[in-house]
Amino acid sequence: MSDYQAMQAELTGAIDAATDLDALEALRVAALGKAGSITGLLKTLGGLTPEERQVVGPQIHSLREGVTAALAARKAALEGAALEAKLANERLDMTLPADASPRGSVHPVSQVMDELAEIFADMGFAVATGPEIEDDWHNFTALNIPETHPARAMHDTFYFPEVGEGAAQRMLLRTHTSPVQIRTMMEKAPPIRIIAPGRVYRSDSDATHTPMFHQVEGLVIDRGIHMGHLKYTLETFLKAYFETDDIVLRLRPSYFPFTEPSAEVDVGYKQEKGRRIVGGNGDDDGHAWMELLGSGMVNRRVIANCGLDPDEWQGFAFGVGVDRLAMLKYGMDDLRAFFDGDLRWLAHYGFGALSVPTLSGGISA
Ligand code: 2NL
Repeated sequence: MSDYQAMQAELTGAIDAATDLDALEALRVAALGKAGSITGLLKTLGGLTPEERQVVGPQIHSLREGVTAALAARKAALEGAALEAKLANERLDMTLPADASPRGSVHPVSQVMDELAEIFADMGFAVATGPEIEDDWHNFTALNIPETHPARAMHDTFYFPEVGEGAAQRMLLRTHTSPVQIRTMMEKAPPIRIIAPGRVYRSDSDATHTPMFHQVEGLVIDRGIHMGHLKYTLETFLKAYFETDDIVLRLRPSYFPFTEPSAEVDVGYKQEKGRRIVGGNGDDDGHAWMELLGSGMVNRRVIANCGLDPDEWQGFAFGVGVDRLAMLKYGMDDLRAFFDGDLRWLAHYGFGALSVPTLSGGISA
């Protein structure tokens, strides 16, 4: 055995006996580092005659390759063993039963939308939905809100960039769910009884306004509909929703381009422990009125815009903020918290996924 072979056997033995990566690295430095033994041998090649170099050179290179290969093999073995140890240590038995229940809950907005669907279903209303990205005609023009009408500015609309020359229509994020009702009137023959709940968008943001919020609108189209039907429907809805028969409404004349006449609907409430409790006559002692809904008889121009004869078909419509309804019933005080996704807030205000609202079992059960 040559000196080089003896040296390789000795180094390889030490490498194979290394018990951890640090010891292995020390051996590598001692053999192949700047001042290493093999590096030293390689440096001597320069001082040899070409003949000597032809004999000794391949032996030293073979030594270096053998040691390099032994280092790599041992490194792989040590790393593999380390991984195995880690995996054995961190093993999870996925078949074990859960030790905590799932934390998900139903968001108050979803809960209230379910309650609304339940209440209005009992009065014969179907739930209608439609696109959140709308065109100018369905969101404004059909509703008797012409191009120059201040109501368009009032609604702080999010418009999409105009595409192409003479594009058919400017697209926008719907500012109310009215376009859903416009689409229903155009597609289905009356009588119509629908609610349209969903997300709406306005470029408005402060403590009481978020750029996206939730609205529910209601629409009835039939023969001989009048304001009495409107007031009865809203009264029945609010009694069921607030789970009390002590609901007093006050209809105040107002203006919306899409209804004529229009009425703002106030509800009596009293202040208790820092929050508003809906109920009672707003004119009674300790009570006050708060504005809750907008409503009116559907403007005959809107009925005509949808291809119906306003002399034959009349209707009423109303709109109310779902987030506002949720806050009033369940006592939240900051609208912005609705959209933070804070698990602690949801754990406090959220609803169990299995407690579905029903009129017989309780709307807020
Ligand atoms: C408000 C006002 C309202 C309507 C929405 C409506 C829809 C059609 C035709 C006529 Cl398709 N009207 N919707 C009517 C009156 C008021 O909402 O202040 N909402 C919070």
